[in-house]
Amino acid sequence: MDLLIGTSNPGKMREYAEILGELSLRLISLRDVGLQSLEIDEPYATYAENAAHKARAYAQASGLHALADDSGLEVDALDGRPGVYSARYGGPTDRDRNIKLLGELAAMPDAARTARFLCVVAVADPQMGAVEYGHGTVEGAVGYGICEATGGFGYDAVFIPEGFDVCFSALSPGVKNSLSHRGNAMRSLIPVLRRMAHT
Ligand code: ITT
Repeated sequence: MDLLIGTSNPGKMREYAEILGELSLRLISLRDVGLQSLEIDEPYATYAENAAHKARAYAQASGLHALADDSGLEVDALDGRPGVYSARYGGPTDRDRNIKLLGELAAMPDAARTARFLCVVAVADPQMGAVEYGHGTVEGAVGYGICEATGGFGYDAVFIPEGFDVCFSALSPGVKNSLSHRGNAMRSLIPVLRRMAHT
C-alpha cells in the first residue's frame, strides 16, 4: 500500500521513515506527489481534530491513504501551553520558540518544569474519508538551556525525557522513536495499517 506522509516538517518525515520502515508500505512524501506547497490550516483546539483535518485534506488532494499528525509540548508551569499551539508560539524558527519557552520558565520553581509531548496521528482513507487514530505521549521536563546536541527538531533541544539526563536532541533517532510521543502513537496504529495494507 502507498501511504502519503502528510507533513511539511522534515523532522517528522525522517521519524516516520524510520518508525514505519519495517512495514510493507511505500512511503510517499508531499513532494513526491507535487503537494509540497499545499498548506493545510489547523483551525481546531484539539490535536485529534487538527490531525484528522490534515489527513483528510491530503488524502483528498492525492487520492492516497494519508497520514498526518498534530503534536505539541504541554508544560505544567504554563498550564499546558504551548500545547496544541506549539507550532505558532514565539516566532518562526525552532530556536525562537525554545528561547521564548525558556524565558517564560526562568522564574518558575524546578518542580514546575515538568512537561510532556503529545501526538495524535490520523490516517485517512481517500475513498470513504474514514479516519483511524493513534495517540502517544512521553513525560519529561524542560531543561535550563538549549542543549548543544544537533539531533532531532523543534523542542527536542529543551526537552529531557523522564529517566534520562540529556535532551531528546542528544539521543539517536532509534532511541528517541522508541520512547517518543510519535513512536508511541504510531505503535498503537500499526495493527490498523497492517489491516489497511491487506484489504
Ligand atoms: P505539519 O503540520 O506539516 O506536520 P508542523 O511542524 O506545523 O508540521 P504541528 O502543527 O504538529 O507540526 O506542530 C507541532 C509543533 O510541536 C512544532 O513546533 C514542532 O516542532 C513541535 N514538535 C512536535 N513533535 C516534536 C518532536 O518530536 N520533537 C520536538 N518538537 C516537536
